[in-house]
Amino acid sequence: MSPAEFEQETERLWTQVKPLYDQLHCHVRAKLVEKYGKDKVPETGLIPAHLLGNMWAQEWGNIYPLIEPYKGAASIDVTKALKAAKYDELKMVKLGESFFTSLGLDPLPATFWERSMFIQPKDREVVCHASAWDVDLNNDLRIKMCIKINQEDLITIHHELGHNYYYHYYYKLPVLYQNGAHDGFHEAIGDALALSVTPAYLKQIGLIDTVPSDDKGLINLQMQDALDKIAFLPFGKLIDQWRWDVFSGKTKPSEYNAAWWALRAKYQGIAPAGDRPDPELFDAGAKYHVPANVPYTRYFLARILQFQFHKSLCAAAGHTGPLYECSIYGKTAAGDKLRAMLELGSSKPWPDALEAVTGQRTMDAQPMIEYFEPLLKWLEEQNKGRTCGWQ
Ligand code: X8Z
Ligand code: ZN
Repeated sequence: MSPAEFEQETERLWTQVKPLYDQLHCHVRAKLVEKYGKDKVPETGLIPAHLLGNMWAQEWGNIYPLIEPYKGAASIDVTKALKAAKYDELKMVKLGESFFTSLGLDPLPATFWERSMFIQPKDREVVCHASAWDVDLNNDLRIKMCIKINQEDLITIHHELGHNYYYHYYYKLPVLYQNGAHDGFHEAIGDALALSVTPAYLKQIGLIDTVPSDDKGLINLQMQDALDKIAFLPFGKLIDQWRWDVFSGKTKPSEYNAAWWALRAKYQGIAPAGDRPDPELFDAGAKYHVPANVPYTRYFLARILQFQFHKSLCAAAGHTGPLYECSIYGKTAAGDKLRAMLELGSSKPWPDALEAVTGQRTMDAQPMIEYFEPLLKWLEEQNKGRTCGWQ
């Protein structure tokens, strides 16, 4: 795929999911206006980034309590459940591994447990941004993370183990093929499995007692998911748009910060907490992947691909109900499909790998839209009479 085709492809996918984001943005902004007043949050303008509960305003799950659709209806607090069940860092990683092995995949090698870093050391500086490794390209699997006992990190553990399982199933290939089918695949594996961390699964493993069964509980749950998954989409796309313009020279050093916030406004509809007139400021540098030079479109693609994988793995597992209820936990038929794709590494063009799991040769956001259908309907209802969008 040429660079121009790649850009077009991300644009096509963004067009598919933008209506979801627009509805979420509109509703969240309205709730923030209610909370902070329209002098702080412009009713039809950009949302101040510091009100979204995340350093980079990339995922908004932390403001769920403010946005919760039905107060008093069921919602699931995984963080509370983990703490109540006295989970520690190791136990959380074991829980992640047990999801993969439930699919019939191999246990992690003993060296993984000996050589990984799960806890932030007290005696030295480390990079805490979570990462997964195969140090010798020969199954020396490890993760490096400063785990906190909360829902966010439980999901990140699944994410990192997804990388490790990819490494594990392709390490016997020639080293040139020891890679994901494309970057987005590598980022989507663990996330796809984490979509199976449903209330029913949490009950099955004893973390919660009851599964919310009414419509209000469902909308609460979907909102929780959407604040992370849907809110992330424009952020996932804009990082590289900014970077490509920097690398091509289109954006001059004196324009780095202005270009950054122009994209944040255009795609996310957000604004900095205060004016940023100084051309020396470099807010993009606060995002790990910018100074670390890690490409970022992979996460945008993964956000969409993971639902595509999830839908197909659910079908393989014999799931028939709505997609948001599916958990492939314990379903080895889904594991077989996944393993078949992982084992390909990058030895085949990525559409072949996609086809191995989904039967399709193009990326498609339809499964993500299908997953969030109940919430989308609800949001459209809430947003009636509101002016959505931003200038
Ligand atoms: O960087 C990551 C992973 C490591 S590959 C923890 N993620 C992106 C981020 O944190 O910005 C996962 C989601 C997006
Ligand atoms: Zn990753």
